[in-house]
Amino acid sequence: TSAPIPQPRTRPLVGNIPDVESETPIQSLMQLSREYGPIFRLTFPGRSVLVVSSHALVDEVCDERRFDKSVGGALKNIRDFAGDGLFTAYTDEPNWELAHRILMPAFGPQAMRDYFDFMLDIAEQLLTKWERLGPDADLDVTDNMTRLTLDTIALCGFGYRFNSFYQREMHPFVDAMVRSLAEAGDRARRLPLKTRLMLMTQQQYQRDIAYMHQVVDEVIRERRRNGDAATRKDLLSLMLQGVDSVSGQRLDDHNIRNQVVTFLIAGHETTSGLLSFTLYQLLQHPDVLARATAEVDRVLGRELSRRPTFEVLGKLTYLDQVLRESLRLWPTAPAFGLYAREDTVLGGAWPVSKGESVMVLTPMLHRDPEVWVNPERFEPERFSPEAVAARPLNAWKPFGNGQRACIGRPFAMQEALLVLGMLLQRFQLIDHTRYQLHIKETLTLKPEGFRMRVRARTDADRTGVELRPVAAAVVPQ
Ligand code: FDE
Repeated sequence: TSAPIPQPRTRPLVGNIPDVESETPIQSLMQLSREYGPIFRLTFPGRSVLVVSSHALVDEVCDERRFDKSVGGALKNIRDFAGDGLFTAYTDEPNWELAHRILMPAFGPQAMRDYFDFMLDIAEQLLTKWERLGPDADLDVTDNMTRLTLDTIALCGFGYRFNSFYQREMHPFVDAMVRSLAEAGDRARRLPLKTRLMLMTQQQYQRDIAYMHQVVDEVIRERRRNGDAATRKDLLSLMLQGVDSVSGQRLDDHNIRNQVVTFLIAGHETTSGLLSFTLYQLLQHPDVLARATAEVDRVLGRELSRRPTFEVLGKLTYLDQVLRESLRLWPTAPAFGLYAREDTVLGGAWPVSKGESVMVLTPMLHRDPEVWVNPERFEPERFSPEAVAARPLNAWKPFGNGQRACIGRPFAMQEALLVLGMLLQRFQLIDHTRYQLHIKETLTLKPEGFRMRVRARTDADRTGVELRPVAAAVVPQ
């Protein structure tokens, strides 16, 4: 049996462009999936995509024998600046496999240990700044987290300091990156003719790309100049020196530049969003915050001087569940693309032809009521070991799928655990604006306009009497 795949009405020339809000495409797709169901088709000039969001269908498309990562739409445009870097490479492009093999050790357990002190360095900068700003400072959460994650990936990955906490404005690399990511996304939903007419936008795009490459070339040049590649074990030294055990090949200079751009992009937008959404959820759920804080006090200890160690981080198991639950409701990389290797049928009914694109809409997969009870509720208990073991495979995919899944996952989780652990150890979080979630989309998701205050915890707080966020009304002004 075969059934027609639902599709919103198409219009001449533009197809389904008007159905997807340009500022909030993912939130539009979430709404469409509520209306059209677990699979629907969208047609854009020159391409068409099937959006899937139920667990049953996602489970099928995650079968790597039937589907492979597709580099189309926005991702294909990102190749304008990230080229054949891991994120934007085609799986059958020789450089994907080569770089994947060479760079895997940079995300292994030993590497995570090596990065720990650098992560701590940047986390200290953030916390020290907040301590000095004091309890009345209005902290822009996402801005601070973006500074933190950019500085962290650059220091751990490339031994380079952006020193974002010492500048008023964010490093211009961030602006260039955010603008070019947005343009790469917009182009995927715009008529090519329109793009050709937008001369200013085109020039800005070219300038931003040139600037990003210039920054990256400087990072590489600095490493070559200092010549400490032999002693430092980081991403860049693996890129410069790593030899593939299978082919005996190395990465060429052009590919190294693409990889550095890739890691700076992939390694910070998503993790910054993860940290911001998690802080938002903690403020919304005082019971979860209290439990996480109690765990931090138990594991990290009560004296502020006691810094977390690499070993102890693994014991923050509840906080880890909080992070996973945060990624369930708002996976900050909210979709991934696949294509059918051969003609096939999904759900026993919907025919998909060879080469056709499928998009997994992760936030809706993560709300499938077949798998998640009361999906809109924030409940870290869903990630207890027992609950995880009882869940079917492919129900939670914030890091993508299979061989093309996120290589940076252990890095991002370690960074997020460390920062949140230290934050809860030192501060009481205050939702002084009674923030209402508003999501900004730039290919990744982030809370927009999210501000909070923090107050240094006292010993009394740490005895467990007062671990709740203080309501705005009772905060001394
Ligand atoms: C990847 C990734 C993914 C997939 C995509 C597709 O498929 O298209 C996802 C979903 C993700 N990733 C997610 C995420 C989240 C978070 C938080 C993160 N992520 C983080 C990070 C960090 C770093 C450094 C990274 N990250 C990186 C990366 C890379 C390189 C990639 C590609 C891989 C391959 O090979 O393909 C990814 N990531 Fe991520």
